[in-house]
Amino acid sequence: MQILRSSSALKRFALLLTLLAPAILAACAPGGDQSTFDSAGPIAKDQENIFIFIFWLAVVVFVVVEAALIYSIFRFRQTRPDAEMPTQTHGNFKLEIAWTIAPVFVLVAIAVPTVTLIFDHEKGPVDGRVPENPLEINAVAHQWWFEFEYPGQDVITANELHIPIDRAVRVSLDSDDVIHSFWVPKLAGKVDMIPGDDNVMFIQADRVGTFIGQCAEFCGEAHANMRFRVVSHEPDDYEDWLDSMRRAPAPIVDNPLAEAGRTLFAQNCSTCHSTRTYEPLRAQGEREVQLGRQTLFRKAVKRDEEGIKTREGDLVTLISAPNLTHLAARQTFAAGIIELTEENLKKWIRDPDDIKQGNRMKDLAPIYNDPALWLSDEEVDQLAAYLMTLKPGPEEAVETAGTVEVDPIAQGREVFLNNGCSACHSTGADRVVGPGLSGLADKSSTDMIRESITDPGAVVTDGFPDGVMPGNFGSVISDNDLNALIQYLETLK
Ligand code: HEC
Ligand code: HEC
Ligand SMILES: [Cu+2]
Repeated sequence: MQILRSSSALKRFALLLTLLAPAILAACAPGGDQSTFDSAGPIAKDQENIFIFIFWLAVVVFVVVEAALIYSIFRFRQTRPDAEMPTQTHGNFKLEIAWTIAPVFVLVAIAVPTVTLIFDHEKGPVDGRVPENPLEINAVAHQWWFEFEYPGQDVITANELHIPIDRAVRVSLDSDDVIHSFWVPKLAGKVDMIPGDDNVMFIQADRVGTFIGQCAEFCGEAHANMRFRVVSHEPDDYEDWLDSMRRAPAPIVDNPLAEAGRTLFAQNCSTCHSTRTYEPLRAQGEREVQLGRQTLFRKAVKRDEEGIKTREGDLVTLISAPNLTHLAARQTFAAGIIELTEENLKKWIRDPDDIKQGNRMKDLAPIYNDPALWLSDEEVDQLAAYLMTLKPGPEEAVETAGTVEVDPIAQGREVFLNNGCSACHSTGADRVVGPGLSGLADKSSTDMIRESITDPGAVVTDGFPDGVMPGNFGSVISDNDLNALIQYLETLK
């Protein structure tokens, strides 16, 4: 009876295993986006080779051990019911030495090539040689997206890393909040991204393609959806991409939907998102701006004695967020989890949680938390239409209206919108992140207004946080634009 029951349990188990096997084995398919097989660069190839070597070594060990086991089971089984205990060989000196030494050899065989490779790859991707002209990248992790900076190139982007093929890429890894981990299975193993610690790793691609990356260290609610892409190009195509990142988008013409979206974006979204890092000074200042956003978030989060987090209500409307410069030129968004189309952008703007549970945009942006600001369907369409215009414009610089008379007040209003001032300041009396700006001219002189803009830390308005208004407007806004901006601010009654 006992035997019968257990054999039917065994059958059920076998059936379950047969059903599950395809699912389990599918994870090993070389074609899988996140499979480490079918590697696409020298580092991943070396690591794959080590894996295969260890695998076959393990197969040999398995066969030898199983063979000895099966042999013993049959050779020494009890054949007669009255058989006596066979001779016991406890403490056989030769055997004990043999099975102590054998694993040592196996472990040495694994350790030597593995450790050698770890040290080699620290120097460079190929044969432990120091590469001549590696591409430098700073990768910064945030909850729950990735920022990529090309130091010295005035290019900074998010969630999509572009690299040339056959060139070593030296990635400096950092984090603005918790510990994350940088992993592109087809290009290299994982390395942690630790706040304030400067881990460095190499990656290199040897073929053109798009490779999926994934944060590989549990980092909070949306960790599983913290992905990114590495897009590898022929060297010339890579240079073209880099140049395109430094070009302004084409001006919005005859597109009232996108035009309206631009204004809405300036008011509701530009607190957290930069869109103009195609300008060199803004690309250079973007890290600092991100840290300013992060500062306000940190200041506003308080912990009580039990460690429970609460927020100081109206303060938290900022958080470091992906810069959206040339967003429309990307393949995916929301940290690589969904294809970039106008429809999907609308879905995201309507309810980011629909696409990515736990993201901070839904959590913090006033448009989702203040019913007075909830977006209508029309406004969602306008915002999506505007976002779709964010891609590199034509190569020849478009002649701007240099000869045409420009109204300085209208120009100042443009500068106000373009620089995200409207996201933190209402033009009336309402407090947003910063003070409402109506009646500014009555309480401040032109010079004081200028100083508030170019050096916001000099005099901090009472009751408002310091270190939140970006400190780089003095350098990124031209003198002409600054004068127009001030003239415009002085008209606000
Ligand atoms: C409180 C700050 C905040 C505000 C305000 C905000 N966002 Fe976001 N946004 C974020 C954060 C944080 C993310 C990253 C979410 C993630 O992937 O986890 C994000 C992601 C995005 C993305 C995807 C970017 C990418 O590269 O994956 C788009 C598009 C976007 N936001 C559009 C908007 C629009 C449009 C508005 C205004 C209606 C807006 N955001 C307002 C914080 C904000
Ligand atoms: C990220 C939010 C943010 C952005 C963007 C921002 N500011 Fe501010 N601004 C603040 C905060 C907060 C204060 C109050 C603290 C201080 O004085 O630094 C402030 C203060 C000011 C003041 C002084 C107001 C007073 O009542 O004395 C002026 C003027 C001003 N900002 C203009 C601008 C202009 C113009 C822009 C765009 C070029 C801009 N700000 C962009 C947050 C912002
Ligand atoms: Cu992470």
